[in-house]
Amino acid sequence: MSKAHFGLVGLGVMGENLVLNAERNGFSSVVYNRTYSKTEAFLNGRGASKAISGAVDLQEFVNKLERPRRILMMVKAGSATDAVIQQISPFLEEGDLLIDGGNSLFSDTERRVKELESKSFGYIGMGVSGGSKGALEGPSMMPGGTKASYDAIESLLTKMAAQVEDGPCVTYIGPGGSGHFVKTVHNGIEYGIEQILAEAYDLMKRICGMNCDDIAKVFAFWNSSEELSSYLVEITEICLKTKDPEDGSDLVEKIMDKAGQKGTGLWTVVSALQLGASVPTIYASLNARVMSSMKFQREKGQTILGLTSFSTFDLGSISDGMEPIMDAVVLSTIASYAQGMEALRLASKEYDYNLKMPSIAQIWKGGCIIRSTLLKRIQDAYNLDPQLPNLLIDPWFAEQVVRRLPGLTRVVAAAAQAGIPVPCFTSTLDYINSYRTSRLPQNLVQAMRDCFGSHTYERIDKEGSFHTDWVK
Ligand code: NBP
Repeated sequence: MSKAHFGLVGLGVMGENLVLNAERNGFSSVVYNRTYSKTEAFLNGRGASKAISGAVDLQEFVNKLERPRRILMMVKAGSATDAVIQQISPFLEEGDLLIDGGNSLFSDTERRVKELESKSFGYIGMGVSGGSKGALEGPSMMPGGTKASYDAIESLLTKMAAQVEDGPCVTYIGPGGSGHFVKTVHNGIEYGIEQILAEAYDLMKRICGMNCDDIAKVFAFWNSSEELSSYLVEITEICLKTKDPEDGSDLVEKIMDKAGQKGTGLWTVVSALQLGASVPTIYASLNARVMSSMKFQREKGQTILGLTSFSTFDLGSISDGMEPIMDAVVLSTIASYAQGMEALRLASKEYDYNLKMPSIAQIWKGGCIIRSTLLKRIQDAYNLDPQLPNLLIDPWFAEQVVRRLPGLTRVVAAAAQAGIPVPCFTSTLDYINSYRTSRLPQNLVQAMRDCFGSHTYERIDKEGSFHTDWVK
């Protein structure tokens, strides 16, 4: 029997769809799952009548693969990934390649690359985005590791990936854990945009008194604009239009207001802050999920602290796409991308990843959750200036900021007066206002630090490091 081209470990939602994608693209496959009943169910169901076979154990799995073996692991990140590596390693031979397609912490991937490459195996840490549909039809993939390992799977990945006008949504990201770092930041940006869209919905509902069908019309309007056309805006419209089959009412209004998280948003914020990257919009979205999970406390808080009486504000009309809210959404979305790209730029320097910013924007244009038309502008901005320190000062983005800042300001002020939290809009406004202020009040912070801790300070009128005996 001829050996299979490709092996997959982990038949969860993602694994199942990715192996069907590989098979459809001409790569006969073998699958292994810890719980064999899942393998059987898959082979008798979606995997039936395809060039896909199953294995009861890892020895059989490895024996069924042609050499050098190409094995994709799609298991839970963390200890499950380490367990699979440990269990499969004794069966691998020189030149075989393991790919971790899970959402692993990039520092775990750094460690695994070193360990596995020292045993003469190839190891790729690859971010995969697109959910189950993307995995099946064409995801965006962010593989990192040695270039030689990437070359060994390039033909497979380029066929499996989503395709956009300038190529497949996969490229060699860089060494070590760079692929997983880029995926982590992708997810951080995703957290930001999801929260931004939720804030817009909340304002239209609570300040403008609109129902879900009307709000959905605004999202449809936005999705037809260059600035906001995106997968997340598209699915938000769908969510808002969906009715509860039980009584025909708006389904989103029946959903508990507690958002979960699995770690990548937190890792983005922690890594960014460690690198000295300012990511307030992304942080605000993470904190909003944390606050949302405090449901019991919030209920009590509302009783004790009360709600301010809501005033109505003019925030536009459906026919003009709720113009100031659109301004807030556009600028906050731009800020999320700008902050994510800034984290990538600094990580590239710190970890020698040599990231190609236009290529990263290119592979996010299709397949992934944050795909949007803005990414073409981001790609253009970095092509124009590969060393661009911040997207906000690229000419196209700067024009957006200048034009839309009054709208964002009006929305944040209205929300504050109405007592409605808009953490991403507010953080974005502060971010932009800080970024366009040449003199911030940190001179006073420096004075205080020198006063209590003799930390010294620099002066604007002379070179050197100074200390003052402040409290005589
Ligand atoms: P899950 O994250 O739910 O993982 C399920 C798979 O992990 C199953 O095959 C399960 O085997 C296996 N597994 C576990 Br759990 N512990 C194991 C262990 N100790 N040893 C061996 N196998 C183990 O599935 P998923 O949602 O398909 O995600 C897979 C990976 O892809 C994750 O890292 C996830 O973060 C990432 N990801 C997910 C998405 C998404 O949209 N879901 C998108 C992008 C990336 P069992 O059947 O025996 O329990």
